[in-house]
Amino acid sequence: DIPRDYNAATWFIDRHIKDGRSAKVAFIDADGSHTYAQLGEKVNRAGNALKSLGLHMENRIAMIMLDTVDFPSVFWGAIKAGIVPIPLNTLLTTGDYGYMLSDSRARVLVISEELFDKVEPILPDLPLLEHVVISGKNAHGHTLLSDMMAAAEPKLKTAETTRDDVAFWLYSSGSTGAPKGAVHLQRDLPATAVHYGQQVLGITEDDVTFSAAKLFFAYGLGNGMTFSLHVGATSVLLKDRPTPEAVMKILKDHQPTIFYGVPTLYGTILADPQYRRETASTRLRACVSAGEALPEDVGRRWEERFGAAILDGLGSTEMLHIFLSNRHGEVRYGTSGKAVPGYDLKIVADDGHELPQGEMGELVVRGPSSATAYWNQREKSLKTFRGEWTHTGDKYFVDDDGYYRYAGRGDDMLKVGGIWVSPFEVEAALISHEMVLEAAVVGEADSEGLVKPKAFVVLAPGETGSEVLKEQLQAYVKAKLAPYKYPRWIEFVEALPKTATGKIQRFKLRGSLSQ
Ligand code: 3SK
Repeated sequence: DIPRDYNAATWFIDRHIKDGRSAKVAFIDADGSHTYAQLGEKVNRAGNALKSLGLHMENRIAMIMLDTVDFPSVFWGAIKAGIVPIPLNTLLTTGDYGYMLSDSRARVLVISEELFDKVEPILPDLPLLEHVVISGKNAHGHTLLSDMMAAAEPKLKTAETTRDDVAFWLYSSGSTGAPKGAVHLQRDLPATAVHYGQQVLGITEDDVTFSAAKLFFAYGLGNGMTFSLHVGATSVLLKDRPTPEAVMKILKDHQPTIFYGVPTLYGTILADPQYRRETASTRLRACVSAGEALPEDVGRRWEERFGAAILDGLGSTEMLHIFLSNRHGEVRYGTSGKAVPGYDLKIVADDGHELPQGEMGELVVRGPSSATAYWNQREKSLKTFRGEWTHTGDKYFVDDDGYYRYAGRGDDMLKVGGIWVSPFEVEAALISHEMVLEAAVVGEADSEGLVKPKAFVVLAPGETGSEVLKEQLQAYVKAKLAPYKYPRWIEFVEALPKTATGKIQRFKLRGSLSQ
């Protein structure tokens, strides 16, 4: 139970010193290892540095930061001082940053030197942004975080927040529309760390973890930072892009026990036969997948090759982390598992009434880490946060054994000959073909105006598309699924459009019929 007077930094940062973990490594990044004692001091110095800019409780700062120890230092320094950090996706465009910086009214931006060019052109258009602080060595005419931290006091008084104070925001990209700032409270981070990190993953202080998903994602924030800090474990941070090469190097060099990835990454690593358990981490005891549903075949092949099961789960920025998941020893590939302890799930029809087991509808969730609202977006907040229940926009059904099976985003479903078809089911069938790396399926109208599935296919490395292969893939899907679901058109593409969290943007593929 979280007491009413509560600041999350007391639990996630300061407690470790009293618990005897001063010399234990909290983070490993490109610069080396950082102990819990060093982290605690960095957090204090970063918090004082922000206060020295005139910030006080409830002010907001934006963070556009790569994964180094500066990220947790600034994030927790802000929270400890009662300031509200807003980590932003580091992969966005100048226009996106203009929108989020002005929507959030952040007074300070902390940005990695490598990313500064993306915001420089818009700085004159942001009158509420008072300071830019640079993480790195090139100040670009602004102030260096390292200089400010060196000049700051190593002790910081914890702000007198309550569990219901706003702690941080995260922007939810969604697959369409402008990003929405999901407002999270001080109590939300410990809830995900206990219910998912401990009760599902079983993370302990002996674990060494590595998340390919970056800290600015809700998924990466828990994986790479709060779950390990919650139990006093060690987290390895990767500043660069999580290419298969970079990820495999970390697995080999640091031998993590828990690895967090996304389906595309698992699929791409599997497509290269040189990667196997001996070239990765022989200590892996759990792998996690989220971002989009993990194709059954990818899960099975990964477990066979790497000797560790993948726990596929579903989370959201709104719920902060995973609330529906597979469990150790009970993994059923091709499903998202069952409700995480502490969360309740329902499948509902469009009018909101609960549907019986086996029927497909929208998944709604109730649990202790839900955001309170989207900032400045009343209508969208009302549609998503309905009393205790948060609407996910994902279509699911529960199978005979009680496992939740993904059927696609509400707006991605297609009706073929009057029957609903889940694009995900057709994609999973295609991906199980050895020559296919990835697939996305959308509905397209044929010459008579009737909607039929169309597939965009990324072939496995070394494979070449042809008319014959198209026919083979069509026959393959027809044999695996009800025949009306087979893709009437197949287009071979180099890559699929995706959101930063790895979700396929099917809307970008619609209306592209060329045959
Ligand atoms: O996309 C997901 O499945 C997810 C998982 C955990 C946290 C956040 C997100 C968006």
